[in-house]
Amino acid sequence: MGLKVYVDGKLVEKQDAKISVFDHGLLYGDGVFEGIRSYNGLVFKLTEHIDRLYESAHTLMLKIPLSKKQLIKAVVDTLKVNRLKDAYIRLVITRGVGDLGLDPRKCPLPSIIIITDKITLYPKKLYDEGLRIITVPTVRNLPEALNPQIKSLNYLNNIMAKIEAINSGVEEAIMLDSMGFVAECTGDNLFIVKNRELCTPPQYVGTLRGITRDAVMDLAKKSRIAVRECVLTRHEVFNAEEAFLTGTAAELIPVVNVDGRQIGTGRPGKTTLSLLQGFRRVTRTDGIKYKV
Ligand code: PXG
Repeated sequence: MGLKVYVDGKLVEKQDAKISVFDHGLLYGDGVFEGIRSYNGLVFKLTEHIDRLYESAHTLMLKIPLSKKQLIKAVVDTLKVNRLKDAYIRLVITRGVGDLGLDPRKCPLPSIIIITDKITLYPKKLYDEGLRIITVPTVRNLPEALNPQIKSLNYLNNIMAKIEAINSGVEEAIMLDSMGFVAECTGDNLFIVKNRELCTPPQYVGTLRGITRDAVMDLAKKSRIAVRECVLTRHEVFNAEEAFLTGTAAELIPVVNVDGRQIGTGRPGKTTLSLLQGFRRVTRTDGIKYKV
């Protein structure tokens, strides 16, 4: 039996999981998504992801045709049918089928897609040794244009930045805001450690309020590490003692070099490694439980 994908209430084989070429999700990037993970039969922060999905949809005036409770059940059912204890879950809501015009009123029914699959992580070597990253020319979307808090299907801003990183031979990119302040990476939030304090950029510079970011801030507070949201320039990042990225896919990954400048000792720092350990512990003990 192959992988099953949830499409509009039905669980279909992977090769049959298709949507119309008239779907505005395809034609205009008109839709929203979430990337979620489960660890050992526990979906991590599912309620938080569902809440963020409904908020993204609300701003786009996209009515998700299921209640939050029904959607949570659909996610869990999809994991169960695929017998996945450790999974990456991609929830996608599209505007649905319409005509060849922008007008969303022509799309009567949004589509719901739930893909559950295995996750491909960065190689273990990068967690042990840390990432080298660069700052790229493409700036993060302005909050007054397409607000980065909306996890929309239009991720071209971040894809451009990712291409710029890849063209320079690195895996991730720091995106700045239009003033030159550090916002975040293409699919991850950025943290630095300086003087035993954890700093991460606030939302108003165009940073997504990442759910992993929030979880790591909670962990730090519990470990009595001071946490602050602070506007950062590249200079502060270059001169940090430690740096790391957080995201659902990457979890928590050390950064040891930014734009050719070594960060701290050039090895993953003590605070980073202790937070990574703490994060691995909570992901294996917290979450919405399901049986496969
Ligand atoms: N910033 C951006 C721009 C993101 O898209 C994060 C930060 C981290 O947020 P969470 O809530 O996951 O801690 C994201 C995460 C992927 C992938 O497969 C991840 C995201 C989007 C697209 C792909 O790595 N979002």
